[in-house]
Amino acid sequence: MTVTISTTPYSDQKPGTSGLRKRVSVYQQPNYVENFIQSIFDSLEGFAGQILVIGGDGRYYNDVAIQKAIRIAAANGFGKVMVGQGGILSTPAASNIIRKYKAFGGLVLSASHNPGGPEGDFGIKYNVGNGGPAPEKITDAVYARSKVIDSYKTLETPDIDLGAVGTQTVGDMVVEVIDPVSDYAELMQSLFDFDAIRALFAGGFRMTFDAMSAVTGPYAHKILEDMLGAPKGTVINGEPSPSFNDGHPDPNLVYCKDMYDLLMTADGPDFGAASDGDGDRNLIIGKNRFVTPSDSLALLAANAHLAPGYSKGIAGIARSMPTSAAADRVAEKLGIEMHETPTGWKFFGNLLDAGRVTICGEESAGTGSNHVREKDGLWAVLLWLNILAVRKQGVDAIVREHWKIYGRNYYTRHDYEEVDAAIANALVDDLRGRLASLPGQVLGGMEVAYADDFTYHDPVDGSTSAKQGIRIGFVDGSRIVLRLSGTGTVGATLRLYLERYVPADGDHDLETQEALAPLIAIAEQLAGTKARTGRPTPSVIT
Ligand code: VG1
Ligand code: CO
Repeated sequence: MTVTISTTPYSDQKPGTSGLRKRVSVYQQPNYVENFIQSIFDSLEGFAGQILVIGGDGRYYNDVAIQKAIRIAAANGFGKVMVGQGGILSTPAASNIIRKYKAFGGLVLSASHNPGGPEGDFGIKYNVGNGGPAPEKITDAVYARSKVIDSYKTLETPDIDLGAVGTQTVGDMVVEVIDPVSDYAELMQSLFDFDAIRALFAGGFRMTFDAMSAVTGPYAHKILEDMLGAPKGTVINGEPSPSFNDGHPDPNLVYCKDMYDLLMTADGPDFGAASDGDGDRNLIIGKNRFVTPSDSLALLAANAHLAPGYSKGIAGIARSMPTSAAADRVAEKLGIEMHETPTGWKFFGNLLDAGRVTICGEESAGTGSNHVREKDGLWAVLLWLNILAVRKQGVDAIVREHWKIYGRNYYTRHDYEEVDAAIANALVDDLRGRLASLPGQVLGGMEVAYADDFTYHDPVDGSTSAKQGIRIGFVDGSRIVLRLSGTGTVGATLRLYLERYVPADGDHDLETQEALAPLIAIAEQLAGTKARTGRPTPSVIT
């Protein structure tokens, strides 16, 4: 039944920050999915008879791609595929299944926070046996293979029914359709004090959780409402929809503006949270207090010991380079390791596997721990709830106390989306060319301490990743970071990250954009982003 089909390569199957993301119309080209999946399998060794986990965020084209993936897996000799019912698995849940059932790896069908639907984006990502995204060594090999691939293997079989939990066979391979939620819910229960959180809700604590019509709905309904007793209606937009209900499943202050406004009112709920397309990002808003993801990382690290899963303390913290240094101050106080890695979760895997860090985070609303090898939206929400339940304080009070101890890192990110790729590349290249002359210069009254293009040396496997983003640091600890997005699908997206540190006894009540205005001006003077892209304002400010 196995057939070998000849094919011609595509030149654009280069995985980005997190998998291969393209417009749906690109993925719909003949053999586009097949070429990429076969290129992945051609880059791996030793999977004969092993388990492959497959799941996705339920976006448009998931149902088509998943059938192709199962057939190609069977034809290539995997022993078993474990697939979420209806093709659904959040990214952290897929990571957990890979680890728990000792799978060889997994395919996550998602373009994460990118919009979906026929006009939107689709994506495929390969995760390795530790449950985490494939390291660059593998993604580079996949790309190289995709450029020369001339055939793929598949089976001639009818579609597999993914509607009901149970076991069937496809060729010589077993396909087990699993409940996407139960293993994940069990893992969360093992980490957090569910009794304390249940008591919090029973005491009248009110929360709203926006699943953004994406994958987290079933997980949030089950855990927050069924297991923890939050009132029905706590979870909104809880039905996964192939087009995310025509929304943009990116949990930030632009796409969750209504929730933000609600949390800023006197009779609004105590706590608001949201997650993205594939359930690995989180947005945290307390009454009258938005918590920036960088601050959230620092706060969670400082308070993690209040949750049973981390009661013995944490080994270390890692953050991506553009993420603010708020967590560094926590690591320093705790006397634990601190690591700065390039953008993207794949760089945390080695540090987590080696036991050198327990908690990781990115400024882009991703936080997670050693419980899986992906960032985890609901995990962050549950850790926050656990901390609130134990400390018996509101979010705002906890954040303020934190700043009084550690100081505040004012932080913002300005995105310029879908700009002309040639202009964006030239802008970055020009600035890179001037970096060597910047240290010692005084810009807008601030002296430059260092300027470089970030190179990461992995302390575990010794690998090096260069050109990971431009950093310009000032003597007072302020920073400007500029890099190009690796997840956009049209043109280029420029990300400008700005950070300013105010010590523990300083003013913590400035408006963020005002606090950062001098740095924003210096960044424009240096890079000329507005002038060169012709965009007077960023597309998104977070
Ligand atoms: C963005 C974020 C990065 C994150 C990545 C994947 O990448 O900046 O922090 O790891 O998305 O997240 P980039 O290259 O566009 O800046 V997700 O939730 O979209 O898988
Ligand atoms: Co995501």
